[in-house]
Amino acid sequence: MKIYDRPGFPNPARIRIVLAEKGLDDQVEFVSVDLMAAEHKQPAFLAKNPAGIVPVLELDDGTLISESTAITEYLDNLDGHPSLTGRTPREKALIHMMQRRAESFVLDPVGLYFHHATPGLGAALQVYKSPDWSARKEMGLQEAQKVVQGYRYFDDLLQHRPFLAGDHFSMADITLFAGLMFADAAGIPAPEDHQTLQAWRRRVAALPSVRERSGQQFVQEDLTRMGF
Ligand SMILES: N[C@@H](CCC(=O)N[C@@H](CS)C(=O)NCC(=O)O)C(=O)O
Repeated sequence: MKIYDRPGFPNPARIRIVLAEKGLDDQVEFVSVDLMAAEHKQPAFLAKNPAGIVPVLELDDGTLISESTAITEYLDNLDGHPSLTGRTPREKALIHMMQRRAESFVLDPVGLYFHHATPGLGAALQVYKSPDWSARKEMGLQEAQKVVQGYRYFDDLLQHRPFLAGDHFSMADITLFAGLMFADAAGIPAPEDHQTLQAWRRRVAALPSVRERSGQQFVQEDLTRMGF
């Protein structure tokens, strides 16, 4: 199978953590998509994912799967022992619910803030955004407020359980972890005084699969283009 993505980016990181967690690294060929040059908005990539975003999983029979949750479901179930997406109906439901909260309270609004209230990934992608900069910026700043509320929500929630969906690390934790990584890069990090959230983050960061992948480096060319 192939995965179209870009090292260093948050949604690709979700899948790289899943691959490490499931021991599937050697079964995947990574195809790097040049996001900053808008390669994902060109016809060749849009034919794989009309949403024009990475990651995309391509199976050996040509089946294309996009959306990190769908890719995670597939990879987690390959060995018949789903450890990240739930084994029982109750586990599955709770993991999906918390995963969606991690996306809609943190990861997605961080992305909207980054892409609309800041220069985002740079000039090549500007033509794919609304030309109304002030409206875009206003919307992005409102999304940043949602992130602040999301941090508070998860800081409270984690006072009652070790992981988002209960006693076990799951897809929901991976999504929130990627959201916090993205928030750091976007300049709206989780406050240090959210101690429960920060303690959870340290616990997740120490898991072997996450330790290997969260240090995942951006492509040097991207760092140069971002001005680092
Ligand atoms: N809902 C999607 C989100 C994917 C996404 O936003 N990917 C980012 C990279 S982290 C992307 O391709 N951004 C390019 C853009 O917005 O132009 C998922 O779960 O996979």
